[in-house]
Amino acid sequence: MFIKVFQRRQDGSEDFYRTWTEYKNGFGNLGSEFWLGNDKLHNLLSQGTYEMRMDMEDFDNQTRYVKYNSFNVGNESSKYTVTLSGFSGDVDDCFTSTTLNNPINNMKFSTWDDDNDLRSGNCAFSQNSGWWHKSCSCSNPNGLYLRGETSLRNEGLTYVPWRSGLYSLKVTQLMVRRVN
Ligand SMILES: [Ca+2]
Repeated sequence: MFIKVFQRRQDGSEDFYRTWTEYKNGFGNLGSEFWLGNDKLHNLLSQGTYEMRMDMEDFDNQTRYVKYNSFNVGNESSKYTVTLSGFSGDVDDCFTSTTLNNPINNMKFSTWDDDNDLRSGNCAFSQNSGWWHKSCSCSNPNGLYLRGETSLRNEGLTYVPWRSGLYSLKVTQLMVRRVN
């Protein structure tokens, strides 16, 4: 089965506080930490129907995952608007939930220098990440690599319904697989 990883965090070796252009083109090292790039992601997803999965690990070696049967990212003129549906997983749904705050579904991508979120402030700036911020985010896998418990609420690699906004995960990996 064809699997393409488009984001990985594992050791804090890469800086993810980046500009619109850097998120557009991608950055980092494919062998360790990276963002594939929003243009590449859009172009790939345009070729068929893709599912998306995010794997997570904390510093106690616990793991969780979320998976979506359908995942799409628009082009740059849409500000890379993301749509996804069909949740399954072993932790609450951060990305399409109608009960948790700040799912990403139908959000535009934001960076500190291109704020497209729904907050009067700048979520990419306050949460140190390029991401599909709403106001701001339930999960922040491109945030600061803060290594576990932190007082910097929602600034680390958070997954709020699992380890709260005061815990920065050890590993995140986002990937897609073509299903049609
Ligand atoms: Ca804003």
